[in-house]
Amino acid sequence: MSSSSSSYLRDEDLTQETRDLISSLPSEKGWLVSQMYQFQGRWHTQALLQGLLQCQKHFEAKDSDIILVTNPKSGTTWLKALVFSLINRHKFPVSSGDHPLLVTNPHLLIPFLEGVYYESPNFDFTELPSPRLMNTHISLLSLPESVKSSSCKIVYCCRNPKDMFVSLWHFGKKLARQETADYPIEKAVEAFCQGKFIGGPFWDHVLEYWYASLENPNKVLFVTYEELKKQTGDTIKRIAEFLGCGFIEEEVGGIVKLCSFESLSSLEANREGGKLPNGVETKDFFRKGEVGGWRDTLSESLAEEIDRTMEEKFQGSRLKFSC
Ligand code: PAP
Repeated sequence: MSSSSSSYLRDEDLTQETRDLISSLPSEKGWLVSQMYQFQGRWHTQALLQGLLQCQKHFEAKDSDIILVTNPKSGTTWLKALVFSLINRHKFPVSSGDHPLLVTNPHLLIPFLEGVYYESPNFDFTELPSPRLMNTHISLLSLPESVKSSSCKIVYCCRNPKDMFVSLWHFGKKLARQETADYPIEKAVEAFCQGKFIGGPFWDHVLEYWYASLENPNKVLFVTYEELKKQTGDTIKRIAEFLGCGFIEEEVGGIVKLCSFESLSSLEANREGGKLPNGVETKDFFRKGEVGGWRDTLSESLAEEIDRTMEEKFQGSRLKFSC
């Protein structure tokens, strides 16, 4: 049994149906989890695979839904805070002293689809206030049918792969100290580049949503962590316009400030002691919050390995990261 601190890395609540399916899937010994499974082209933990299957089976999207999609460690927490503040700006003015984000971690305000379907299968999504705001790491191909066929909106946030990898590397070490302790980073980078990495292949996930955003700009908006860092206000305005939020000029500054790394990471709710139902400590979603922070973890040769793979995979797509 795993000694990890997240229920998403354990296999205690698997149904017989999941166990049966898993037994027929390609599997690999992975970093972070002892075994990961390939389903619809991606590598999953057992728990989140069960969540995905339940989500595919039961989730009914509504036209007014907003779904935030990311690869892990690509800006999920930040995007959740920003879009929550944006769509609730009348209900919870950002300048008021009792905004929910001041006392609650963003992950506790916005449900993570496959996580909720795993840990609380009886959660009633119809009870969420409209417009419903949810997030997921599910790939475009694996989204529940109703998400694809309804007019719900998808905001996709991508992060440069070196920072994303490094962020996940450090997060994983906190989640599963023992399992990750002796795992060489060279091996993890190799697996990441080959796509045989938890949640991977990173490239396919990004490219699917990138092309969807080009083909169907009213359905999918593609933003990057780097754009958010450089031009937070302008990127929020793009998101607001995409979601049909109307004129938000005078609220932008307050939203940027409330959701900044400095602001959120200093709050009691995101410091020592706060925990999500899956066991993860809320403070672990805030580390450095920088662009290019990979330099203190990756050697030049490992960085080059990721860059080479990125160039090869993103060739012809016009997607580029210069950090
Ligand atoms: P998740 O996918 O597991 O929910 P996610 O929020 O995407 O995680 O990733 C956490 C990263 O976002 C951390 O990056 P780092 O490890 O490179 O530091 C975290 O610091 C960063 N982060 C969290 N909140 C913010 C924020 N408000 N502004 C900027 N970066 C943030």
